[in-house]
Amino acid sequence: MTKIAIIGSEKSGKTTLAGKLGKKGNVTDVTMYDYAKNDSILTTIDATGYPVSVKPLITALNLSDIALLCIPPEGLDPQAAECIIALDLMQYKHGIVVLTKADATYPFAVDELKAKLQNLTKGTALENWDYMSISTSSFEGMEELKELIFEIGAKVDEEQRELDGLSPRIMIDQSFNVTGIGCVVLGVVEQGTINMKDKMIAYPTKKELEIRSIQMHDVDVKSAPAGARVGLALKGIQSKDIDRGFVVSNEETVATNFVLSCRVSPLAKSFNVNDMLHLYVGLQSSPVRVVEINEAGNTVDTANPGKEYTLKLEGSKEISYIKDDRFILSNLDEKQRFIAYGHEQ
Ligand SMILES: Nc1nc2c(ncn2[C@@H]2O[C@H](COP(=O)(O)OP(=O)(O)O)[C@@H](O)[C@H]2O)c(=O)[nH]1
Ligand SMILES: [Mg+2]
Repeated sequence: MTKIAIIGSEKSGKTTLAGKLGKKGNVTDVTMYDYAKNDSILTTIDATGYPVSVKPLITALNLSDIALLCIPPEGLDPQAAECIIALDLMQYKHGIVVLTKADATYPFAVDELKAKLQNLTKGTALENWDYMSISTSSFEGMEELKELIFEIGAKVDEEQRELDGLSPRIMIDQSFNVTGIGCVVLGVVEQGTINMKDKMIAYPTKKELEIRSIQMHDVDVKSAPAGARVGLALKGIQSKDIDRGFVVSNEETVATNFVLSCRVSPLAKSFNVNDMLHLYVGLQSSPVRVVEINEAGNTVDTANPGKEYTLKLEGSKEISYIKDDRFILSNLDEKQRFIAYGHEQ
């Protein structure tokens, strides 16, 4: 089961490509496409609500294992540049740089663009990603792209087996009521293994629930491993009490205020005490105010690009997380909106 996010330059052919990789399904601020043939199951997510909002980009990336960064012959635009910064702050591990519209350019120009992008992404999370030149018009490179996606997908599967033994955690991205069944949620098993009849808790509200049944790609299963995209029928909770951003888990920390060890992106603008930022963890987000910036033990007024700080952040929305979760910060007043990542101290 492979899950990919399609992101990158505006009008680079992202939506067209997503449509070639599966059948269009659920639409919110991200659009899902499904493909199933024999043992190959692919979920493709198009971050359709981005760049108007940054949240769909984070959502698509968090629900996926592999990012396809699409760049057209014209090269990087501000949107693709912002995607690269987000991928780097998230330390997104697996991805492919897809050079689109091969039918509208020349092989030597493709090679030049590739060399330029490789140079630009040196030292970032994208440093060792594969490059693929494709066209959804002439179909050039499409079979090779699918093969590469499934090849990386197999690697991801292997890595995820190491997470099967951890305490289970499900990121919820949809919830609805089904007549005769009750509350049904869709989500991704982030870590651990879940089983029918498991008793778990919906965070951040801490409502107890039981997993009545589990489906993977419309097939009933008794348990689901780390990395699985699942549909769950839940007992003990109503669909109005659980929504995108909830985490079904056994134990989480819930907080509205945070003290984070942060690193500011070298490509971000500086920010100040009292600025309003947005914090993201998994599929959750919250506006937060910077109440203190601390640099190596000293309180300062400004956080500058490329440097490390301890930030005190104050919000009003409950966020649930575990110790190793990576927090991403954005400043929606800036043109390039992603500014830092951090971890709870
Ligand atoms: N020549 C060419 N045009 C393409 C290709 N893929 C998409 N397009 C066109 O590029 C435009 C933008 O495509 P779209 O998928 O909406 O891009 P998005 O903004 O990245 O989602 C549309 O007019 C498409 O028909 C391709 O492989 N070759
Ligand atoms: Mg589109």
